[in-house]
Amino acid sequence: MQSYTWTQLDPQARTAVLARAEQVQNASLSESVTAILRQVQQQGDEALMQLSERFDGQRPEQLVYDSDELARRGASITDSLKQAIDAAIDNLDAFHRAQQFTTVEVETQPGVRCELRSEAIERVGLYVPGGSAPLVSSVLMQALPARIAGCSVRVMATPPPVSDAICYAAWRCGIQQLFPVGGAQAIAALAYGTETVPRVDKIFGPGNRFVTEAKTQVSVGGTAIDMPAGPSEVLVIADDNADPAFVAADLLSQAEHGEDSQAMLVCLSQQFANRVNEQLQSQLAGLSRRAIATQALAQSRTLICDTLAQACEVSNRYGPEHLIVQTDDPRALLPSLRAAGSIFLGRWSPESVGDYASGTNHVLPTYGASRSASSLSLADFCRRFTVQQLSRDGLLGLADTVMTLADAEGLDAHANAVALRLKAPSTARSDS
Ligand code: HSO
Ligand code: ZN
Repeated sequence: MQSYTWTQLDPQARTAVLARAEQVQNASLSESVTAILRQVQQQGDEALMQLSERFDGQRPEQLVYDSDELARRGASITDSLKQAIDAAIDNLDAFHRAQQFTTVEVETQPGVRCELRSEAIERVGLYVPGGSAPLVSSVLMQALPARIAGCSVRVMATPPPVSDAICYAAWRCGIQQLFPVGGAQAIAALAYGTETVPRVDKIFGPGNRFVTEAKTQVSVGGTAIDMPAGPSEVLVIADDNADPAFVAADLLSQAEHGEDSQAMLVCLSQQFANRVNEQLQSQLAGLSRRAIATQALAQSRTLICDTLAQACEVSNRYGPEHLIVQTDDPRALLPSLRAAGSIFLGRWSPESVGDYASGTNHVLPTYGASRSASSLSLADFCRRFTVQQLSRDGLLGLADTVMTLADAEGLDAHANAVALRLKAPSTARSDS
């Protein structure tokens, strides 16, 4: 990886070394996605058949697998894979169950009771990408919080062919229907509904450029989406005592995701950077996806800082999806770390554990969005709403304030809705 000394870079160069690969905004991509959305909206299932034939090379034999079918298909995977999926489910379940919202209830002044409550979004659609590495873990990360939140309709779409492991995971996590359909057409089906696919309220999940564009377009039309997913990224902060082999392994586990993945190393000396580079070379040789990882490393960088405080500043500026801290006292840096989707502290916490099985969610904001967006959690499958109830005395106590503000805005009917009630006779039953 190419290395740069942070203090020797001018402001422009600093921006350049922290830049992501440019995301091409392609007008023809957007137009073709619009056409796909329209076709599905107009022709429903038949459009899904035709588009699958066009993009995946064959008409699906069936458009939906129900839960029994998922169980049947999933049964054929090995016992050790079943056990690994089950163990990951246990940890994810424990961590996400603990995120249940507790109702906020405050009497803001006597007789004025305000509540903030949370309720599951009713219908959710989960997308799991196919491609060169179908991600069984992405089923768990979405389907478990949806079930724990209590979403009553939980359906999934994923491109064919659907692996038996995906079917097992979907069945174990309570997916009710799986549609073997991918791409923009899958997003369209979830957003508009077809004869077979139910229309959902919110669509989740990562995907390629077509899927991301389709999610963006349907969100303008009123279907909620989780977040736009960009290429995956990691930033590692390491001091000179870190193990260069561990650091290199973590960078490579990110780089193997795709040619557009980015792996950044922020360390304190050129000597350490050199040792990591040696490790990268030797570990790369043994990877089945070394061609992909090599390409990703070509756009990855090492930044050498004077101090750990400066390293934190650089990391905050980049806002990585994953941040790994391999220093003598990693937790000491936590208060200085501002923008990261998920943080992995210390030498025994590789990103892989969070990707699969520690319990945290691996759906995270990318492309610097971690400055303001959050890691996927139970809250994303819920909507919050408020409730208020006033007693007669409560309304009396608040009347002046409300009527004065209504007058100031020139909204008589608002003031009147209070004034009328003040004049109404009090009845014991309705006063409290
Ligand atoms: N690192 C990916 C998630 C993943 N890794 C799935 C392996 N499987 C994005 O957070
Ligand atoms: Zn990963």
